[in-house]
Amino acid sequence: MANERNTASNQSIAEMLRQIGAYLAMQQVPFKPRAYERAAGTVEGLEESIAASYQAGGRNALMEIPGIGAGIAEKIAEFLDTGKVKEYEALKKKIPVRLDELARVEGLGPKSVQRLYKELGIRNLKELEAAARAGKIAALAGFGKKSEEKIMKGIAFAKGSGQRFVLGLVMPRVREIEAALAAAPGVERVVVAGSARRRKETIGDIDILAVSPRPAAIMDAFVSLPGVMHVIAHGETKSSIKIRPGINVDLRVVPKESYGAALNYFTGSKDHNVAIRQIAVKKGMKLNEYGLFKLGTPGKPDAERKIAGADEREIYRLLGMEWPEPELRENAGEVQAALAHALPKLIGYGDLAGDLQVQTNWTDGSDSIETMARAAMARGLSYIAVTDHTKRLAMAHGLDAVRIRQQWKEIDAVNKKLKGRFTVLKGTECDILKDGTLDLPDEVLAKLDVVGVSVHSFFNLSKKEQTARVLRAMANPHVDILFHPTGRILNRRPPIELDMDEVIAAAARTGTVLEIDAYPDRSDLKDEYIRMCVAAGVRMAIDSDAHAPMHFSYLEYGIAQARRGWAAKADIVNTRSLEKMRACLKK
Ligand code: DGT
Ligand code: CA
Ligand code: CA
Ligand code: ZN
Repeated sequence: MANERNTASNQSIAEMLRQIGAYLAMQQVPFKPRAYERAAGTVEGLEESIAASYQAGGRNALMEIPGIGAGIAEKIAEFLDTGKVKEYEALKKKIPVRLDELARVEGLGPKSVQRLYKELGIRNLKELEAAARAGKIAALAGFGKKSEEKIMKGIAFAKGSGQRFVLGLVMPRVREIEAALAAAPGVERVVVAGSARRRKETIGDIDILAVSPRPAAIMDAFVSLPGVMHVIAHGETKSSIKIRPGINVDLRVVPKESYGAALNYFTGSKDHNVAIRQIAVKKGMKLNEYGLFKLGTPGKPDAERKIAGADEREIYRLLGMEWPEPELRENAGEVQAALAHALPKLIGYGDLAGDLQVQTNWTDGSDSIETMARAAMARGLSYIAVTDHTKRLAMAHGLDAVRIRQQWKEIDAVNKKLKGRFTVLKGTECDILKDGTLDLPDEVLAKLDVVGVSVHSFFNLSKKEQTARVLRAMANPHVDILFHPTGRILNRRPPIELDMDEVIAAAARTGTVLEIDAYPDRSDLKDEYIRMCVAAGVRMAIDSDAHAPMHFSYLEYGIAQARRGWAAKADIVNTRSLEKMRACLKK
């Protein structure tokens, strides 16, 4: 198994770091847990394989990754060399809890996990639920009835999630697999279908199609990919594996002549497929994964014949439809629009000019303003807004009125240096306080280029209170953008209760931009709300919410989400040049 260890995926390294961080947090070690957590996020977002960098450049190569110092590099090297980390194994022995399960419960931090283990012997979700039901948690000093209720709510949520994978976190892995398969002997085409091609925010499994005159060779390459945990089936034209981090992958080899039909079928969605099959039937045709067929006339000798199959676009054309982008294929009106040749022109993957939510090392980001600016520039952007947290977020060392003014000096200096090539805007991610007032005074907000506001506390207010709170913040004439509007974290935290009809109406009324936060496990706004914004003429911004330079790669997933919400380039303010974008903000 040495081979497998040496090629451990970034995802499994990130998991390992996150676990160590959580264990250290349980031990109340200061600072270190955050460093591990941050390093995990960085590793997850990396496009290049860490195992490969390590093989090529050893520990030094690891330490070149921003946010990874000598200590963490040491752990990664040990993991890659031996498949284990001794310190982690020792920590696990001391507190043998299922952190992966318990950490999914909202409101249950590592310190609580440790106390619950020490005092009640709770090791996993099942035991946690039993204890909560028996009222044992409420009885613990420092917990009480309220936290017990919150934990019960969190358990229900954690049980219903976790089986689906966040798109942006697995896509780098999907692309690795795609590239490895494309390199197998004789392969003509490899393509990802299913929900990953539709860019759904979470995916259940990965569906891959290939064309090859030598199917056995690609199947062999497939079942021996690095990181395979289990081969579920190994056939001539279909194989299935489970691969780290526990996701199933199906590979089908299809004949060239039916590649387009198979791609169409396995892209789905199922509801879209059903709808277009009905259209085929109405036209005297038949559509399946092998092709589009013209049916024979009953009672006449003309037989059924295949009229398309190799090319997906040809199938739609013969059905009298425009070709719908995969992101639209949810049977949510796109079939009718395609028949009417009235599909929306979607924002393109290269259409962003800037990024309006970026964190730096002034708060909980890993890098300086200049480093973040240069990284954004390298991605082809021409401006960013630096939006560090405000003081209520003490954990992130949020900025107050004094420190934010100090930050402006550094921004001015960076702008001077990058003059004519790039612009750093002065911004904030200002906390919305419980009553809808803001964490920075108006006279500071008035001096900023971009004021973003977010809910980071009191997630449990009633829908009425929560909506009123957010609406009050949006009504502030200095507030430009509502960041990650619903506050959800996929697989971890449900959205806050907000009346989105009211929020969108308020955005239209006040000229507040709503954000599509592209950070993969946020993906907030979700597609359905984006579509409501498009219909209401409310403008949106696609932001990375970057905390490290590599997080700018997340913008792609925000664009995907926008496309799933039928958004055009003009619906997104930061597709515009700096001056035109600024004209979209409140003045
Ligand atoms: P997922 O994996 O849950 O995120 O979602 P999908 O859409 O990737 O679904 P999956 O992997 O079960 O199947 C891949 C595609 O295959 C699906 O999008 C459409 C097609 N498909 C699967 N089962 C059926 C079916 O019973 N009828 C039709 N018409 N298509 C199907
Ligand atoms: Ca799938
Ligand atoms: Ca599948
Ligand atoms: Zn935030």
